[in-house]
Amino acid sequence: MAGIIERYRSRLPVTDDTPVITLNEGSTPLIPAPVLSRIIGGDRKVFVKFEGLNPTCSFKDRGMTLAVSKAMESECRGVICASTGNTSAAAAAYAARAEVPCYVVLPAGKVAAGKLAQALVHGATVLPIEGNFDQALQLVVEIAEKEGITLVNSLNPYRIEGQKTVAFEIADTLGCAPDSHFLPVGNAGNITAAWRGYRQYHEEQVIDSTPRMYGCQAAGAAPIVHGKPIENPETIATAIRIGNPASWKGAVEAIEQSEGEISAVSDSQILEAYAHLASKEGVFCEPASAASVAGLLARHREGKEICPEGGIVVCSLTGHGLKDPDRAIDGLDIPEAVPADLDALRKRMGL
Ligand code: AN7
Repeated sequence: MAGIIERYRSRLPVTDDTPVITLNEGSTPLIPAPVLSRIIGGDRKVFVKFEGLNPTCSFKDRGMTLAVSKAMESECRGVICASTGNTSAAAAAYAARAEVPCYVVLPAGKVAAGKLAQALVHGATVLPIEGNFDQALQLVVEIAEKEGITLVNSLNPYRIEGQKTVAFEIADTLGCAPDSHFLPVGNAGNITAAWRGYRQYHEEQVIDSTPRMYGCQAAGAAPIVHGKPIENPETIATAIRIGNPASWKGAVEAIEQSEGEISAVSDSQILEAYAHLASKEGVFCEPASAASVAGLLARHREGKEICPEGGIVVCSLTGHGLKDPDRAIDGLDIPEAVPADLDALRKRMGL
């Protein structure tokens, strides 16, 4: 399947002169989650949009294909971003493809191993700083401006434009808009983008309703929930360890206009949803992604409205579980080897 620029060309800010730098991103599966559907009840159908199946294994590829293509349309000395990991992996891959230098500024020691490996293997210049994501973002904004390097964080408007295609895909697959859409929120670009996509399809009368948008922040990194920036955000979901989101306003608009809500989920709720998805639904996402499902389960437990009976709920699973192998095996016992004979194997299998 072609990438998002070819598939949604008429709805994106591209022309015939835009070189398309693509890895055939998008077209990710919308997977039914039957156990979650049963838990929520009322004949509601829960789907997960598994964005971990993009080329660099996160939703960031949708925005990065457009940001890097537009960068190549004008003069581009290189691209730069701050990142909790996934943006840097995507920037590094698309920059490699475009044959331009890529610089990524990361919070030292707080980026999952798989993401760091991606930035390095794609040949980016990796710059860990003794500081958090919010500090990294401030720095790259200044360097990009002073050095004439293209910023590919979501302050770059093409990132949000590309990412809005997730809403198009969901609506195209369902044949309508879902009733509710739950997303993890970090820098808040994704919820801003998804809402923009739904609104655009609605204005074009492709869909006749729009979903309620439910944003889910990690409790230790929930500035929008608290209404003020968090100086030292902390969560095991390192991807959303962000205290001062760049698209704060867009997130608030999405929630208000759609009559949704932004809420905080604890690390233990995130890990519970992460384990549920892997062991009960067969879908392995990274911890930050599971915040969407944690938010859904929390609303259900609190007896809050999710959607009408028989309605459709979509949860965005933004990144792949293999990105963060340390978290995956943390607390699990790796089984010891058994002798290579049938009896020993039978015994270990409890047969
Ligand atoms: C898996 O990579 O901010 O609210 O620098 O990696 O649009 O920021 C990642 C964010 C959710 C939050 N899930 O999305 C980065 C970065 C995963 C993520 C988010 C991120 P936004």
